[in-house]
Order: sequence, then C-alpha cells, then structure tokens
Amino acid sequence: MAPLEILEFPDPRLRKVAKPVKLVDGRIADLADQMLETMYEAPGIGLAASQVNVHKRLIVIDVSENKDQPLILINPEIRLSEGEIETPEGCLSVPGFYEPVMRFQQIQCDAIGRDGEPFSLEASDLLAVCIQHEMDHLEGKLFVDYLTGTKRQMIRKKLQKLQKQQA
Ligand code: GNR
Ligand code: NI
Repeated sequence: MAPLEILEFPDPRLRKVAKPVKLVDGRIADLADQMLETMYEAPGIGLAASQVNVHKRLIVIDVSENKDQPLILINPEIRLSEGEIETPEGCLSVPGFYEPVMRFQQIQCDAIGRDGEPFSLEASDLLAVCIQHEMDHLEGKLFVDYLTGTKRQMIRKKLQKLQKQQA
C-alpha cells in the first residue's frame, strides 16, 4: 500500500477545520490504518487526517521507542489539562524545522477508538504534546502559528522555494 501524500505549509488546505466523524465504519478504520502506515514511513510520531487532505476529526499517534504502540483517536476532546511544558516541535507538514512550543504537560482526553468504542486516555509529556499538536491540525492550526511572524515567514519562504524546486 502506497503512503498517503502529506500536505505542506503554506498549503491553504491545512487551514480547514475538520468535521466530526459521524460513524466509525470500515472506511474510517481503513483510513486510520493508511494514516499509521504513512506516519511510520515518514517517519513521524503522529499524523492528523487534515495533513492527508481528509478533513475529519481523526488522528493517529505512536510515541513508543519500538513503534509498536499505535493509537487511533477519533473525535478527540481534551477534558482536563494541567501544567506547562516546552518542547522542540517538528511537523511532517513543515519538514526540516524544529522550534520550541509551550503546551499543557498533562491532559485527560476522551475519544472514540478504531472499533467505535469511546475511551479515555491520560497522557503526559511527549504523548500529551503530540495529542495537542495533532488536535491543533484538526482546527487548521500549525505549530508555526505559535512562533513570531518573522520566524514563520522565514520558514514559509524557505519551504516555498523548496516546493518550487520540486514541482
Ligand atoms: O513527527 C512529529 N514529531 C513531533 C515532535 C514534537 C512535537 C510534535 C511532533 S508531531 C510530528 C508529526 C506531525 O507533524 N504530526 O502532525
Ligand atoms: Ni504536525
């Protein structure tokens, strides 16, 4: 199975707000599996459906060392959040750039799994950061939005130049 194409900043499609998944059916499960494959191949520790141009509230994550703990979160909601943590973040849609971003250090979230069953998850540190990063994608938000305008423009110019060379 070929990996899905990942949209890159400043593609305006990354700015769309994703819609809730109404029914977790086989097609959604297949999409989640394809997204995991795309994420592992990239490689990355998370991927939001928005990044593969599917504007539905679905994210996949694996922060484990051995890449053997895939998480699929459908319609994720953060219920509780506490503390602060600053981590250098990267993004498959902003390739090659890493900048520190402030996030909640610990969160509790509710989501629906690949099997259609609701579940809750407590997360801290990198997993918590990754969930927040992916949930931002569902709102059309990117980590570069937390940087200064100057830095964001510099990144945009560099990426646009690379994208023109590849076209
Ligand atoms: O692969 C990724 N690494 C990463 C590192 C720090 C904080 C967040 C991330 S998510 C990113 C993959 C991605 O772009 N997900 O949307
Ligand atoms: Ni990202």
